[in-house]
Amino acid sequence: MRTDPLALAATDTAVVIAVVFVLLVLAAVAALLLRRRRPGPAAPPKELERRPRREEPPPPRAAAPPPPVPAARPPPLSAEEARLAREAEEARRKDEYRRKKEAEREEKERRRQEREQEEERARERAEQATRESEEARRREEEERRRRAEAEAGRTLAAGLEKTRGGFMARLNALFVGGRMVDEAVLADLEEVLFTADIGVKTATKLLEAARERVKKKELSDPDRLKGALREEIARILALDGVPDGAAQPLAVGTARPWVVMVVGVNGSGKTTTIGKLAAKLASGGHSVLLGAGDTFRAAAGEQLEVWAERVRVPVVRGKEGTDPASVCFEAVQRGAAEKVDVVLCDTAGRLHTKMPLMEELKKVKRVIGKAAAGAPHEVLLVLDATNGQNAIAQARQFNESLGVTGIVLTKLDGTAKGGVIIGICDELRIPVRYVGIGETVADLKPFAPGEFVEALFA
Ligand SMILES: Nc1nc2c(ncn2[C@@H]2O[C@H](COP(=O)(O)OP(=O)(O)OP(=O)(O)O)[C@@H](O)[C@H]2O)c(=O)[nH]1
Ligand SMILES: [Mg+2]
Repeated sequence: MRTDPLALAATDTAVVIAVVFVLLVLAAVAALLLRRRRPGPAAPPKELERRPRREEPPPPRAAAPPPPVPAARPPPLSAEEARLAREAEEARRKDEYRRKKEAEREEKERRRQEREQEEERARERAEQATRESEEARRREEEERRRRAEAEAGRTLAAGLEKTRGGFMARLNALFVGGRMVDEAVLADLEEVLFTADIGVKTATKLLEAARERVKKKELSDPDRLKGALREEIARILALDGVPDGAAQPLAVGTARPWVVMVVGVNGSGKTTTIGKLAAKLASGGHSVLLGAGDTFRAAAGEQLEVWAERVRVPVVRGKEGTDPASVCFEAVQRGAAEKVDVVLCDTAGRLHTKMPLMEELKKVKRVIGKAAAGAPHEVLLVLDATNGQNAIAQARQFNESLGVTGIVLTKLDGTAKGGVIIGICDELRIPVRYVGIGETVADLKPFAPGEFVEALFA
């Protein structure tokens, strides 16, 4: 049998095609099977599946970021590496801690420096203020000294001008024109003396002495009569016959502190006199302490403080209404503790309580005596010369209650009643320590009888 080659070739091709076809079918089946076995993307929950399509959230406009690529896991460390890592971490922490502490320390240091600088500035400001106030004080002091020096020129005679223009002018008028002394002159003299605030007793005494001498024909010459009167007045003022009576300024004795209790009716000039006296004593080299024993008025303590400040002496002050005796007690005690030379105690001149003034002052005096044995060493009575004869009555009363040891007669510059000093000396026989002839520090003059008489008869 002969085989056609063309037919044979066609048969082969058909077989090949059939085999390829079978292989393709098999490959497709295998692929299908493989797909079924591999897990596909998670099926949406049935619920969502059931939801109608329009409720589905709109798809994000931007393309979703690619899922984070999981960090490549470092290969596990060896024990040595782990130890080194721990040590490095520890060193890092220590370093961090050190830096934090360092920063804190620096901050603290910065604040301390700031504080110190602020303190330094405050100190400088305070020093500057002190310098300025010192300077102001110095200028004020100089001004005061200058004023005091200018005022020191104000003589006793100037301070007594009004008295000279009053009582003394009338007395002098009796002796002008060479008029012979007769009964008429004596009658005029009587009138002058009795209206001269020297007190009836003293006026009578002066008149009697003059009459006696005229009777004895000793004094027919008016100048001689005038001279005799002058002598008699000088004798009275010098406390002739009184042991240790020569009028003299306050003498600071040996006791320390030397305590001076200053008394007098209100407004007589106690506080002002204390201020002037403190200045005098301080400039004489004594240490002085003031006691504000007038506690009935706040202004009284303030006034004394102003004086203390002005004359630069310390002051012990109680609150308004404090027991005056206790303030004086404290002042004397402090004076003793601080070894002060002189303690000047101010007191009230009028009370606002039922207790009589004299009783209160007696108590103050007693209490001062408890603070220092023998104190007060001086009870200084301040009398206002403008009160005329009333001043004599006051002096009598204060002396009876407190035993006055010295007198200051103030405001002589403002009155024609200066003759009252003659009556005071004659009746009380207590030394007049000072006279006040104005309101400034320099206006407290030690009382010198000779000078006083001189100024009076000038
Ligand atoms: N012109 C003149 N005035 C004086 C003198 N002494 C005191 N004064 C004035 O008298 C007034 C009363 O003086 P003070 O010192 O306050 O009197 P005080 O006795 O303390 O008075 P009280 O505290 O009220 O009891 C003040 O205005 C003083 O300036 C003086 O010698 N001459
Ligand atoms: Mg006073």
